[in-house]
Amino acid sequence: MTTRSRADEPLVTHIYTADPSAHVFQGKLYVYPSHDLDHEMASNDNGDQYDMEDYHVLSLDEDLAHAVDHGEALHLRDIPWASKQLWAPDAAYKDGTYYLFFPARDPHGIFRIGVATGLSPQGPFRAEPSYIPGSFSIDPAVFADDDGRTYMYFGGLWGGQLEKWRTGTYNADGEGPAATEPALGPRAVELKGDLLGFKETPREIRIVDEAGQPILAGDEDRRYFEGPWMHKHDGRYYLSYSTGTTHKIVYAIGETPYGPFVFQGTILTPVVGWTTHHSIVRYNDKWYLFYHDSSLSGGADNKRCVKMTELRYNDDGTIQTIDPYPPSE
Ligand code: FUB
Repeated sequence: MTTRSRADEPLVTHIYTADPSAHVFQGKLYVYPSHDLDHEMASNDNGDQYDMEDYHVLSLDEDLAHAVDHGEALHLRDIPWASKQLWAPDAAYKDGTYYLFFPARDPHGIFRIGVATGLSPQGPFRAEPSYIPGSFSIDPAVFADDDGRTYMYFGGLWGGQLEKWRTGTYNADGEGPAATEPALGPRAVELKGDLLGFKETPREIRIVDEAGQPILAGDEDRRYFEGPWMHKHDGRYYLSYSTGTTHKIVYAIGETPYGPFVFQGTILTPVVGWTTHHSIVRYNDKWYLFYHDSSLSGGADNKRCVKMTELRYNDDGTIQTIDPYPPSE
């Protein structure tokens, strides 16, 4: 067990963790992170430095000061279709089964999204024999709506390969839109009742400005890059995500799970390290932001640590911007 004496300390320090997806299961806060390995890899825009091989599940005591690592919940060697790079996962619960959703490269080097199931929120999880048919790219975020429907949001640029799927099939030479064209959006798809497959063809999500105009690919302070998350607050749908090259977590609000989503502003200003990735969860009547930075490793982009902090709304439903390193008083 790791004990935090200050709110801005990493949840655990004995391993590197990233990409936290937080959920409340059985009244307890669980965190599903990536597990960064302590190795040296060449760093490039393809993300080869993020060469992770397994998942660990964390949980927090009610006081949120004590975190437990429940150990290895799933390993690459036990995923029949995956060749490497277990990137940002998410989890869900339905009808007595816990689901771990995760991206990995298939034997052809193409990112796909897989699912594994278990009987406990902490795992272990058993992977399905193949990836989810019709899945591609990275960073699955699974959202259970209050009408019983479950959706997956996913997609990431660059190493996440979203540019290569613009025609609906994989094009190894595919490139993103010009700076003056609408940016690529994340994908949203309703899951089947057993959560093991897609019920429909994934749809591209539209993110627009206040005038209803699409956010453009050159608008790197606002355009979608990777790491989507969906939560519902006061009946509205909040899509939040990383802007990648400008290192922010930002959000947009929609009236349906498919949007369109109107851009609002910044949730989290840049952290130490290139990537930024988050989740938002309600626990004991407060809202929390889970995120990561590279402070534990002194700034190594591929050795990150998961942190959390309270997230607050204004009366109009907008979210107060969080500075991960506020000046001390
Ligand atoms: O952890 C590997 C990748 O880095 C994730 O999939 C992205 O969201 C970024 O955090």
